[in-house]
Amino acid sequence: MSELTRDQVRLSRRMSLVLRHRPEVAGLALDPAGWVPVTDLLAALEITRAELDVVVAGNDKSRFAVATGADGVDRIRASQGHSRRVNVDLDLPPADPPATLYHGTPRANLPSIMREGLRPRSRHHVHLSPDVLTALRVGRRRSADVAVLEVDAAAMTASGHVFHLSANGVWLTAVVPPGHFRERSE
Ligand code: HQG
Repeated sequence: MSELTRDQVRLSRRMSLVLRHRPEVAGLALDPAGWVPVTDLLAALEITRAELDVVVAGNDKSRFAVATGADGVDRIRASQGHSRRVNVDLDLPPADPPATLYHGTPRANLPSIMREGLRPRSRHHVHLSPDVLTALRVGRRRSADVAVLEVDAAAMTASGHVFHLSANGVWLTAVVPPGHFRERSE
């Protein structure tokens, strides 16, 4: 994992915007699984393949995946995090999660989360982390006062909830109902 320069981080953010939230601002449309031809993205963002490759390889969370299709065309997509307003199905197979997963959130969200459970809000899925540190990092994007929830993924699986694992190690599920998580005491 290499450090990106400030310009590269800015490019990574633009790529997230286009590949997860608002492809139309770049005049692009994602295919049903979220992919766009790399050459189309390069033209839309006015960047070179080398500039793109540095961001894909150096991104701290491997947010983007590049794959060569059967037609020989290189395509790129975001590995997770898409907005619900973008009609994308990543087509990930169901996967067996570890017994416990974690979710970091601003403490201010807790009353509502305790009442309603974890909901995907503006995204397609609830995003869960495989370890506490990652969950803390996710929560800290939004607040210095972060609560980490321990999600009983084993019980959820037993009662029929389906999980998917993104290409960059984020666990995805539709909702986490009340009763399937508790606040972690540090
Ligand atoms: C909260 C980033 C009140 C939830 C991360 C979170 C992740 C509720 C916020 C990925 C709630 C949604 C996703 C309820 C959930 N009441 N608040 N019932 N249910 N919330 O950004 O999980 O860096 O959509 O706790 O690393 O923070 O962008 O989800 O605080 O993998 O690559 O509502 O985005 O990836 O926020 O983050 P988000 P998230 P990137």
